[in-house]
Amino acid sequence: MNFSTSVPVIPEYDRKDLDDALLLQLYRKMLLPRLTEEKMLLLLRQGKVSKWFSGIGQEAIAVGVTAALKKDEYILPMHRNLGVFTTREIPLRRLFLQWQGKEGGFTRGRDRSFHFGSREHHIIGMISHLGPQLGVADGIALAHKLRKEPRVTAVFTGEGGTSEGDFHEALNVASVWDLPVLFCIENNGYGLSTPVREQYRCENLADRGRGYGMEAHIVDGNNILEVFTRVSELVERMRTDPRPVLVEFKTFRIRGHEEASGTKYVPQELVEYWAKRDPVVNYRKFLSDAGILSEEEDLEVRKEMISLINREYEAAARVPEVAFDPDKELNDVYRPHVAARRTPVAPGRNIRFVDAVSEGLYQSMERFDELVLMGQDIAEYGGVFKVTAGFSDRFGTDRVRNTPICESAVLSASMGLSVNHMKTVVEMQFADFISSGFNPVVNYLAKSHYRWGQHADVVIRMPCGGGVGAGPFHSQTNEAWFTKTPGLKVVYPAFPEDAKGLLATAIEDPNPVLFFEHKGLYRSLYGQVSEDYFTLPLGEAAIRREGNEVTVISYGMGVHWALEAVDECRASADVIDLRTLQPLDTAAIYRSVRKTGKVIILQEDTLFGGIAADIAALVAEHCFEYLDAPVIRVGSLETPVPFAKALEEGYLPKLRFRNALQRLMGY
Ligand SMILES: Cc1ncc(C[n+]2csc(CCOP(=O)(O)OP(=O)(O)O)c2C)c(N)n1
Repeated sequence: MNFSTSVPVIPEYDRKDLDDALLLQLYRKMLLPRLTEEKMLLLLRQGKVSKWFSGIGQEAIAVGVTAALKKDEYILPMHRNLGVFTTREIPLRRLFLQWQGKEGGFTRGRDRSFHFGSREHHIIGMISHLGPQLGVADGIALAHKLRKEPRVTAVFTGEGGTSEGDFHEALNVASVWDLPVLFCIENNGYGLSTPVREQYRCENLADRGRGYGMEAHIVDGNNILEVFTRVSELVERMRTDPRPVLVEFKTFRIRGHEEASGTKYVPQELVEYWAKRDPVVNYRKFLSDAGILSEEEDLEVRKEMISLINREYEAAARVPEVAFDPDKELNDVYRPHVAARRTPVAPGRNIRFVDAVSEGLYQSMERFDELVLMGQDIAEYGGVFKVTAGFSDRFGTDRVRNTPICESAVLSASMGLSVNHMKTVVEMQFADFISSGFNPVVNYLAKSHYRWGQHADVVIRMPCGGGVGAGPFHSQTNEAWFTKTPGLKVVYPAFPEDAKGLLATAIEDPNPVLFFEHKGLYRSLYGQVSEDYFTLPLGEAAIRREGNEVTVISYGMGVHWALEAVDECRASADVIDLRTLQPLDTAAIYRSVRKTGKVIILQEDTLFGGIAADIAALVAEHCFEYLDAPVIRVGSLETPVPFAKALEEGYLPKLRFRNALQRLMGY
């Protein structure tokens, strides 16, 4: 269907049973973003704002959807949805402060434009990356559903964004879990300069809903009454009968992608056609023809709004530029959390590493009603490593939740669960597969607290590591992908007791934590672990051996290789088990190096760009005067992890480490 020929140029407004006051309210709600944008265009020309994505001509969608939702229902808007923010009555002054990057805006200069959320207004803003907000909406809706709250969550995307994998994963997850998410596609003809025929090949994007087993509709996005009444009906039904609905709003982007980029690539006849369909102009005419709005009243409303906009802009402009304070910046990366130390009373029993993980997780499920586990095959099947075996019998499949194979949407959903007051542990089936959900972890979970104060109360369990003959895609230890990213914590236990206690701490911590569990230790390593619930502190290394000649630093499986080599070489060594990589216990490292004067760092990961490199640099910077030998790093060969036994043995650093340790001792 060619939409432009299937609907009348000037929308037919059907007021249904809406009273005059509501009709006028909808007009005002569209007028405010329109006039605010006109001011922004002026400011842009005067060089007073840096970038602006215009939603002129698309106001009916943002305004109609927002007006149809209840105030405490979450909306996840995109870059052209000023109408969402103004309809939720966010003060214009705060918006101007946000756009100017000032104190009093939502991100205090840390992020720009619409990249912010406001819990008070139940708005969760986008990150630049198109896509992950769709999975976040799934998580928010899931929290409502689990608490049996009749609430809908609305999330926006452009038609360009529907080509992202996140769109497909999010629709699939919402469909399989019957989540009350209203997926709103604003089909405005172009994704930057790319026309729809180069973006997708189905006739209407609404057709995709059917493919995901989802109700879907096409709505004239330039007709405020159609948007408002259709969405109102839909969300009313979704509240009582939770399920996702896809709505494709047909509209057009009248201005350039962003103001500086122009519209040269848009055929003139399209511009002319859609100019005639201006949602504000046509609706005003409808109200005027119906005798609901006179010209004088319209002028009066506009005058009031323009003076409000000017006043609020001037007030924001008078606020000084934000000042840089490094302590403040650093302090806001993580949500402050003082971990309570819970010491076990019951004595230890000799249990396997995998049992310790499982027990820690189980006891956290008992402790936190709001904790949800998500992962592939983790419910009845118990997960591929059986860490959650039996959990679903005790806690139910709502809280021990099998997921479709959608890493990105599920990790995004964990963010949404956190927004909506839940805790989540996501099990990666293998740590390797987190690459399919990398974006939400490093860009959404990691950066939200710093950007606008929204923490991500999420633990991602990472069964990792080699030596198990599993080849390049089931053997990696990919902690360095995450230690690099501010906002994430990284935990990597080597012993059963630590696995249990650190997992409990990670779950209590409201920040995103990657929790690495070496598969090779799961069933081979036993240790004394109390049956009580207990926690162990993040950022405190453990000294596994004490000596005077050399400092050996490692974590995970490396600790066991190091201990073996130290014993074989009869080295008088401090063996430091880091236990957590972020935060890193630098004090323990420096203390030991200053005592021994020699240091060797062992990591299972390939050598270049790993945590060992940073530790070596830190030691060089902070302990140079104490060193009696070069700082040595040992890691795996710079290749993917090979499959065959002999190749994998050669790849892993165990043997090389013993030789390097001997050389260092003799230096
Ligand atoms: C993952 C990702 N790729 C590319 C971009 C750059 N980009 C920003 S907006 C945009 C076009 C988006 O088109 P659409 O989703 O249709 O929304 P519209 O801008 O038309 O409202 C592109 C390519 C991005 N922000 N994120």
